[in-house]
Amino acid sequence: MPIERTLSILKPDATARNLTGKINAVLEEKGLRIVAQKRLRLSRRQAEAFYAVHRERSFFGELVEYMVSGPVVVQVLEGENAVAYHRDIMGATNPANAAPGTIRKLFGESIERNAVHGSDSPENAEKEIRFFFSDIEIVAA
Ligand code: IDP
Ligand code: MG
Repeated sequence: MPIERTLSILKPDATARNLTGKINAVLEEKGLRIVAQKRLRLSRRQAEAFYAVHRERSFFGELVEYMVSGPVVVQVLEGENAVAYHRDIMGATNPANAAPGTIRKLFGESIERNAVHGSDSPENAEKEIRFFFSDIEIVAA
């Protein structure tokens, strides 16, 4: 299987509850490597741009408010089939529907406050990684 990179975000509910280490322990135990990482606060403009695909959805305004409500950790994960594999490890968008052992089942609070983001396709992964990182900030093993 191809080695891929994907964008991971530890969302404001995760940083607020001091869960960044626990979540990253799950990702690393499952074999994904963190090859870039930074903690930041999204501006409203950045959050709107990042989630532009959802701008017509009813929850868009709330989603943006939530994403700017506290710090996030943005990171690039690398591994075999990393995009789809990371989505499996994350679990379903709604923690109530997420499979046992997934990050959203373990740590998600609600369909909105669901602890983590992960790119949903290799094309979007490329775009989302570019949104936050330049080449010199990504350091492979
Ligand atoms: P995903 O994060 O599993 O890819 P998306 O449908 O892309 O799910 O939604 C992006 C984010 O928007 C979700 O992770 C969640 O934080 C939020 N969200 C999705 N659906 C709802 C909803 O019905 N109500 C409130 N927030 C939602
Ligand atoms: Mg999505």
